[in-house]
Amino acid sequence: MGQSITRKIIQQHLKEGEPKAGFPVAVGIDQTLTQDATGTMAYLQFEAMGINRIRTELSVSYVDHNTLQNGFENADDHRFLQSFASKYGLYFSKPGNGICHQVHLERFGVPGRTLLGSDSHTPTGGGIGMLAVGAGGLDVALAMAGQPFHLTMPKVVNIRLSGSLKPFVSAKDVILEILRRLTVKGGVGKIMEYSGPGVASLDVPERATIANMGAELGATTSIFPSDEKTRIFLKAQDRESSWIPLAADPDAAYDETLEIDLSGLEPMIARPHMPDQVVRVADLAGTRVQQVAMGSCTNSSFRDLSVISQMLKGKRVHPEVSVALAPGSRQVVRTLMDRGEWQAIVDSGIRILENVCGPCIGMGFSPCSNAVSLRTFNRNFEGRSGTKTAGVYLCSPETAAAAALTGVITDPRTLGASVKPPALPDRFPVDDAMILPPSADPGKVEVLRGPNIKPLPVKEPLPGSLSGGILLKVGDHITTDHIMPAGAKILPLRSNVPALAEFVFEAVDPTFAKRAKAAGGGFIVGGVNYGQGSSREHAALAPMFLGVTAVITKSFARIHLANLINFGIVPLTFVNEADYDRIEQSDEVEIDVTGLKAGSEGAALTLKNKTKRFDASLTHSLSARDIALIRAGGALAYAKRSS
Ligand code: MIC
Ligand code: SF4
Repeated sequence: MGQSITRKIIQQHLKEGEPKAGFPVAVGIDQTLTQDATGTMAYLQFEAMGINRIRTELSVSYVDHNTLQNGFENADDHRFLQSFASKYGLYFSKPGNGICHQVHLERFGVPGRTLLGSDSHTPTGGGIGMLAVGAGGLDVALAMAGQPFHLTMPKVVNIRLSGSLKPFVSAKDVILEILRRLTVKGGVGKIMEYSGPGVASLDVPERATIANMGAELGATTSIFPSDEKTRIFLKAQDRESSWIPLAADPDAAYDETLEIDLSGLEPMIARPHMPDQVVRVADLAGTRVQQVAMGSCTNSSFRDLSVISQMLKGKRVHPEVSVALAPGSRQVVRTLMDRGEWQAIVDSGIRILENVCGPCIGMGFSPCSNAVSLRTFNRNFEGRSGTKTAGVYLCSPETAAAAALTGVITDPRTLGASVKPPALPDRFPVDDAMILPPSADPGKVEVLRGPNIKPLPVKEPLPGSLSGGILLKVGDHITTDHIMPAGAKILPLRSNVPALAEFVFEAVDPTFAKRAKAAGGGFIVGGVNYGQGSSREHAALAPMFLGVTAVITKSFARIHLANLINFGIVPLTFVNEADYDRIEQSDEVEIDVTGLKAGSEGAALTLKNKTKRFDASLTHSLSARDIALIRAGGALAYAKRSS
């Protein structure tokens, strides 16, 4: 039996284990990336490991999330990140240079290599044939220290593409259609590998859009072959020497297969408040729109902005729609300027934002109350835009531009205009002026930190028995935006855990932090896919700081599960879902964890509900290593002990 691309890369990088779906493996990491909202913590953790130089082939520290400097906090954190990168051997991409995933694709991604990033959309690199995985900052810090990345070997799904996209239908519609079919938990425990004759019809930026939003499926990552299109992209980036061909063997074995005929797709849109609430744009046509936001790591490439420019050319946006665009990178802007396409965007009367994440992470441009906001982004979780009453819809650049012009949701095919997605230029205007290489004299570099950077909280080793109250009971699909919100007010506190912890579950129950502290900690009970969304380890770290010792759910999302383990919180699941219904907030419970062991015989634990007087059976999917980490009080304590 032949091998998939995924298996080939994993086999080449395998450090421990056997790559059989469901079994633990450890994979060597070639490259890492961080962004500023997760990076500060990752680097503090790296520092705590006492190593004086990174041990990866390449590591890059980006600043793209937390760029509103409305006070000293973010500016201080950026200064810390810059000086840290210089001293420890990382490249540093300055604020305004672009969104980490877009810039990484342009300037650093290499087919066949592994990339671990402290951001859930790191799989964007799959568009260029990298095995690119999102993780918590601590896992990225460990990778920078030369340690392999531990994960449960996912299943590999073959998504076979045939045909080619019709006019006004684009890569975003492909992934929205896959989300419609598979839902936000359809990719959990899986890697989506694209194949088939349709792949050759997509350029690298289009592939990157699809790979990017595989994160919304809950997939570990997504990957495309590296072919002639990949070579052309790398050549245009002045990096042809990084190219290698990469394809699955013709008789490659896959765990599942999904067929998509690109020619049969039409413009799609995700309704509030989940990326899988997908319908045809035509079904919502005529709905009034108050805001349109274009950009984000999903849809801010030169290809996407060129299409937007063509659609806006010679026109003005609708007077009642507030429209903004945040380009993916400085290179994207330069390319559009060189091709004479930038002017149409400026002339159309839209707001031009920085080359950063911006509105996607609630950093400004929140919609007005009850607004319908169309965004080319990847997440539309309730409140993430900063306006709880707004309904955010996710769509392609074509659909967003159409609504910007007409003021209502519009199937872009009905505009009667013609738009030609551009061929990639022979050479992009390559200019790395905003990417700083590490210092040649690291001994002389001082790491500069401001008062916003507080010491890392540490957890005690796990006691034999956990007892306390159920601090909060929540439903299905709770996102990390619910657990640890972001936005302009809270993000500047990412390196100050005591201050940040005050906002845990703020939008769900604003009394949570106070109650948790008063009770000296306790438990959280959740439904299916608990912790989906972002990689932010703060969604584990801040609850840990508040004394949460275990989270008991119907199921977990991958990155959050790993983050809980990394911070010594025990992740458990109900054996009988009926016990989820019986347990209530405020119940006093006790769980004996002395017998916590890997494998089926150790997987059974009992929760004693002292208030309601019943026992519930719990289980877990922890490996022996996970349990060792939890017992030590988290990965950092464990790493320190074993070094
Ligand atoms: C997101 O899109 O939610 C973020 C902000 O990029 C996060 C990272 C973070 O919370 O810092 C992610 O996707 O991992
Ligand atoms: Fe930034 Fe949004 Fe992409 Fe997250 S999803 S990396 S906030 S652009």
